[in-house]
Amino acid sequence: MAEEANGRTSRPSPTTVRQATMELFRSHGLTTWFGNPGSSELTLLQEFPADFRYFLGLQEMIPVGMADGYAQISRRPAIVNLHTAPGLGNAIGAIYNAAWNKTPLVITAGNQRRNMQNQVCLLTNVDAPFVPRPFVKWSAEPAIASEVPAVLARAIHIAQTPPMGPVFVSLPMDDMALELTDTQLADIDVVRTRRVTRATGFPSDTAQAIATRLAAAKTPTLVVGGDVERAGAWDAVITLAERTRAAVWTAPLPGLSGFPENHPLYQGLLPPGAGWISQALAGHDLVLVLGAPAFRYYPQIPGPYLPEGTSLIHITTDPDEAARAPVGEAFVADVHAAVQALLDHVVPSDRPAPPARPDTGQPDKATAPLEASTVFAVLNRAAPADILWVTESGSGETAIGHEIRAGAPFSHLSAAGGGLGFGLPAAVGAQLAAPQRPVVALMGDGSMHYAITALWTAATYKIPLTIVVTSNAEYGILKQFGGIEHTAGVPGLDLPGLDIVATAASYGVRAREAHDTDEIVELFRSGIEDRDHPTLINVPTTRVSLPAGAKAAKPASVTA
Ligand SMILES: Cc1ncc(C[n+]2csc(CCOP(=O)(O)OP(=O)(O)O)c2C)c(N)n1
Ligand SMILES: [Mg+2]
Repeated sequence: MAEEANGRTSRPSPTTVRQATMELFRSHGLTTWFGNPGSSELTLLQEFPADFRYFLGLQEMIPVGMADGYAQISRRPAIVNLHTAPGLGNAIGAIYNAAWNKTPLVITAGNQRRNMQNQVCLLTNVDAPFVPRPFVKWSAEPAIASEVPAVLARAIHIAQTPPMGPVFVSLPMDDMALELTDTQLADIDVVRTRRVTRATGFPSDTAQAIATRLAAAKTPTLVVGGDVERAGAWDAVITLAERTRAAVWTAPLPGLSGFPENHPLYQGLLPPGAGWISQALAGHDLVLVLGAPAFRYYPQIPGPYLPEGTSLIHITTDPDEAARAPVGEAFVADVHAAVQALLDHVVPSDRPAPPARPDTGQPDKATAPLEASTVFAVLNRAAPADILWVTESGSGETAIGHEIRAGAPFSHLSAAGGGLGFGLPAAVGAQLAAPQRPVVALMGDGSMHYAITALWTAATYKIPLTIVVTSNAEYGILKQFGGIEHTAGVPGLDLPGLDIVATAASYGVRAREAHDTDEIVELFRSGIEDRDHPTLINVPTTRVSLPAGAKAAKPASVTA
């Protein structure tokens, strides 16, 4: 540290690509890193600055998942540091989830030295920028070493431009030591301090036209999604719903709900089948979709996309969502600006409000064998208001949609992409980003094993999240889907012999099993109160049972 004239300390000016790179990340506030390094990353990571943090994951899905949760909750991009081709390859499932979650991640991986790549020496990531496509918005390897900071600056800006998403930069390991010339350093100085600001608006006449259609509709309904939260339009959308007295649904397969789940106008999660959706929306003559795809489907459930006579208006920040929707009139715009503009024209309606969602009537007290829905209901009742749920629970997701009722934005995360392995690491990252909030992961026993080593990261860094596992010793939801797809005799759907408490303990996580609702609530409360360690609660639950020939219930899960 050099002493400045005014007495403050300052860092020495960068002279190498590595130093200029760190200075770039620092000036963008990107000092929290998630990674799993190899030898090709050592030249970047050497002399890691004392004001940076590095959270190690033991397999590459973990740092990407942690960064996803961290970025979503901190509302800032996060840096991921991976190891050349195999590390990047291991991370692909988690990068896919981040893409569907629209999470801004700057993912880097080292590459072999430039002069050893032609012989495809060990660690060469051949065609590195192509490896993570199509699951990144953009990817590159700098054409020459001196361009590394400028390429990373571009990556940082692209990741944060809506629709946000992960980007990838490959960094040949010998680039880091290059001494930059004064001219190159001066160019990097300018690039480092540039800012990209997005100005948005929504034409008043378009807003007026939509407001007129809302006023003329008999029973309009809103269907919302995660971009309502990402755009900061949460309060504006509540006002719009209340003014229009519209029923509000979350679009199928969400990562975020887009609306308070405990609001009287909120109807829950639309099921992801066309026929199911047209049934659920029957009776609504106008559907206004805000900040969500319209819609994502699976399984294939025959039926019209919309009920007979219903029209759909779609406002989305994502041009591809607008282009690929099978129905509706789409407007590509910032959701917050659009809803604000609508509010200038929408007058309060006196149409009757839709009936509130019924309570599902789950008991307060029950003993084993416990239904997963009972577990979620008692947890929801015991939960403090500032709770942040991360859910990845297979067949449990339908019950979670009914029982878990988060009331604030960024309070219920799941993987919009449906790739398992999101929940545990994302909960760790979310807890890091919101240390004061209780973060609770609701995990299926199958789902938790895709990124199980996140338990080690949670224990080692003393990240005080609480994990509740509904253990039915099976991939229950796949059995439900087997009912829908009429696929009898599928192997590999049972999970005998998992000892989740012992597994968690082996990674250093305090773990207990709960057999009745009293025990669940007691362990849940003490888990939340413990701000120094993670806690895991394993709850044996009933299996998904499908009598031969029975029709399966519609799963609302994001993970099939
Ligand atoms: C990476 C990945 N592999 C496989 C799947 C397929 N899949 C979807 S749900 C599921 C089972 C989830 O089981 P569990 O978490 O135990 O919940 P349950 O349905 O039993 O309640 C599987 C294997 C997936 N979505 N993602
Ligand atoms: Mg299971």
